[in-house]
Amino acid sequence: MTDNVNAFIGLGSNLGNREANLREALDRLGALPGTRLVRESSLMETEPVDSPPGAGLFLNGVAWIETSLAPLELLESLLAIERDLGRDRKGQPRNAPRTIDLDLLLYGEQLIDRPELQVPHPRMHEREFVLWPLLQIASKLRDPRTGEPFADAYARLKGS
Ligand code: PH2
Ligand code: MG
Ligand code: MG
Repeated sequence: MTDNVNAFIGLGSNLGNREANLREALDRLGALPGTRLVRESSLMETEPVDSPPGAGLFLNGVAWIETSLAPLELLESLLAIERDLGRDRKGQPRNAPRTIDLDLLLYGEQLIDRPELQVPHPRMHEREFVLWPLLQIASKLRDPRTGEPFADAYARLKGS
């Protein structure tokens, strides 16, 4: 256990009842030990990015939690929620359709680079389906890798 840390979780679903999957995941995030759901974004329907042909539209959102779980404990908890919600990773191609995907985007200002966990999420700054909901709930947040406001990364993405 560590002191309470602000962490941000990206949520995505493009299989089954997408909204029910995301709502259930949000409930379970808030019920994790030592964890409180601080804020949740609205849900956004997005085109699949880097997904196999025929993948359906995603519903995406971001949750802000405050947690005393250590990063790897939190990762294990996210994977357990994914399994509970019917995520099947066996024999699936990369980025195959999934009932739920929970990505640890940010864990305080920590930089983590381990085989099983990279934080910040390596591609978060170039994904509109992450940045838009993230900025909705934390507009001033900066990328701890560079110090750049995520709002600037989003503006660049949108070509403005
Ligand atoms: N997740 C991916 C790959 N592509 N595309 C969208 N629109 N939303 C996602 O959550 C997403 C994706 C890998 O996890
Ligand atoms: Mg993902
Ligand atoms: Mg994932």
